[in-house]
Amino acid sequence: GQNPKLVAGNWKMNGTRSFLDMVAELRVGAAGGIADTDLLVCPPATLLAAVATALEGSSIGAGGQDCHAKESGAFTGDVSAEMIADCGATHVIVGHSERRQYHGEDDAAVAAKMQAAHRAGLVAIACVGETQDQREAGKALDVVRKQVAALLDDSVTGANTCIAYEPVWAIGTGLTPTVADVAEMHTAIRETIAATIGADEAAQVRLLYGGSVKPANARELMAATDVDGALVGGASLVAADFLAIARAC
Ligand code: G2H
Repeated sequence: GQNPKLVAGNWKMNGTRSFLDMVAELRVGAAGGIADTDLLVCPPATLLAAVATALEGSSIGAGGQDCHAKESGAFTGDVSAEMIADCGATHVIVGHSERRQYHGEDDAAVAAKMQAAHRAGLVAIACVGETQDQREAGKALDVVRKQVAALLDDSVTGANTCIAYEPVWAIGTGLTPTVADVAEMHTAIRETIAATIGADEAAQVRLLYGGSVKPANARELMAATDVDGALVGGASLVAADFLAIARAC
């Protein structure tokens, strides 16, 4: 792609203050220079401010894992996009399949969160992906095109939005789609985006692949057509693995 790649670590519900040692390791590792690759760490909300502070002045950014669609109010336990930005974060993941599955978030809810992220000046990393049943039924492309289309409006730009394609059956399972399947899906996603915001702007939207990205498979996945980076779960919890994935771009 024409954009520098983005490798984003999604810690999910992992990490206490002891993880700040790992962040320090990442900082040292990235200082060596990882050409043409942007790095981002998305810790749980409890650690976001500490991680963002620990990464200040480094080439690594910090992001949230989810945000509420509203700016503030009576929503016990929730965190707004403004709060995430206030922590020093630059990005927020929205619509991860675990949010869709365990918190009942549908396409409309994810779209509202994406708009909230944009209002707060954050880059949204919006996640899409088919289930195993949908892939086996030959519906993967249609399902994902529909999920992407539901997120788009004319506020979406290459600078404020990334789309992460995460086939649900590849998440945390060690299974990955073939490189050809990833390329086919990413090209379909870019065409879907282009239909709303035009081809030039769509070319700037970074399309991340997520689902069991490891040091051993990163090189071939990152070389696939229309793949502009990775959203990494399990392997982002080990500094050496996360850095190895970044170097494989
Ligand atoms: C997919 C991914 C990160 P993992 O959810 O978002 O996790 O790399 O553990 O499959």
